[in-house]
Amino acid sequence: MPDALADSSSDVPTPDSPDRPTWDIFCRVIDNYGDLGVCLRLARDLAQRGAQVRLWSDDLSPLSWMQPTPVEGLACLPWTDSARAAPGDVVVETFGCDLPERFVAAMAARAVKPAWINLEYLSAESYVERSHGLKSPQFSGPGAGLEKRFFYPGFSDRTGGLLREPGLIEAADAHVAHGAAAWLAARGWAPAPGERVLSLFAYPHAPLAAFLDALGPGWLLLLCPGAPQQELPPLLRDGQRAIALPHLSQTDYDRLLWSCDLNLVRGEDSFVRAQWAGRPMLWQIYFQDDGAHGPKLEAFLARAMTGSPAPLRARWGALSRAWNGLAPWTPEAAEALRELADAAAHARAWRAELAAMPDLTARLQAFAGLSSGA
Ligand code: TRH
Repeated sequence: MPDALADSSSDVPTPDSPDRPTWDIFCRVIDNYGDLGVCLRLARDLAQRGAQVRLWSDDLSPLSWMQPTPVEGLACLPWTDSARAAPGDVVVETFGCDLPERFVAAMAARAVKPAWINLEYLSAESYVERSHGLKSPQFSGPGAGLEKRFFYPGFSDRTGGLLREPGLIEAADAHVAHGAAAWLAARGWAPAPGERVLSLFAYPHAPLAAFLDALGPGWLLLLCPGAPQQELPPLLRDGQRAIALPHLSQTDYDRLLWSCDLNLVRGEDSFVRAQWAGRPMLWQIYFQDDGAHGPKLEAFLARAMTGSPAPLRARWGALSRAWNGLAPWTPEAAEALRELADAAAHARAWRAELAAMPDLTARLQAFAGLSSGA
């Protein structure tokens, strides 16, 4: 773990510049990497916009590959050390992670109360617009007198938007213009002439055999860390090959997405980043025992595919449901994988629509009562 990112020394860094707003972001790692991935992305974006940020997490270990180099203005710290810290101007409780009581008490004792914001999971479902901005005044407990407010990321102007750091789309386009193939080749991941390339980041229950049948020949599959690195290679069909990738930094993972003809992503953060890549994207949604993932997937498809040609909408819907085990594999689902030109055009149009809206960090700064840029 780089020292600058995971400083577990006895001195908890305290805000040192009165001109720079200070943010505390709390993250509990439930499973996988998404919770920390989203928090890191937000923390880094805030720091790069001039804030001083402390990211408190109960598991900092994935940062060794997600963010191997220090970021000016960002300290990544063990959750337990927050007990000794003076709260900053804005406190972000991510995904209902329950702040440490001592920290909440210190927030309540602060002369100017911090803005207390609960950052929720991303969804395109309609409850998001209804719930975004709701308040929860605290009448008892260590935070009595404080008010917690709910911030919902989303895909419309009436939500908290999506994380998109300044210059992201331009960086993606420049990467493509200056040779995504060369970037892949430098890492030993170049497609052969005539071969197309996809990245695959998936949960263990992904229907890999059916996917490979539907995909057909002429593909190089770049397999991100996870169960498919072991499970997929024995299933490869004629004309398909695969390479297992190491864990990449978030920045290099973005470059990977920008370099591929198709990206299979999962969870929340890789799902958003694939949309910013402006390439066809297949989402494996986080499975929930109560089936809540089904309506969540449908809400996203309805939102993202509105305005796309009806045949594309039908094909891509069939493919998405099949990949998520929500419908059988059909010829239509397979056709979606073989006819990527329409999907590529739509991915660029969808990206442009999203990029026309203010990004999440700017909206969060305004929500916290700070002007964006602060
Ligand atoms: O890992 P995920 O499945 O994460 C989550 C969690 O399961 C979480 O509990 C759940 O609520 C949420 O999904 C919906 O997928 P996600 O969100 O894409 O997070 C992966 C992170 O890892 C993301 O920030 C990208 C990053 N990453 C890299 O930095 N390098 C890599 O090589 C890869 C494959 C991913």
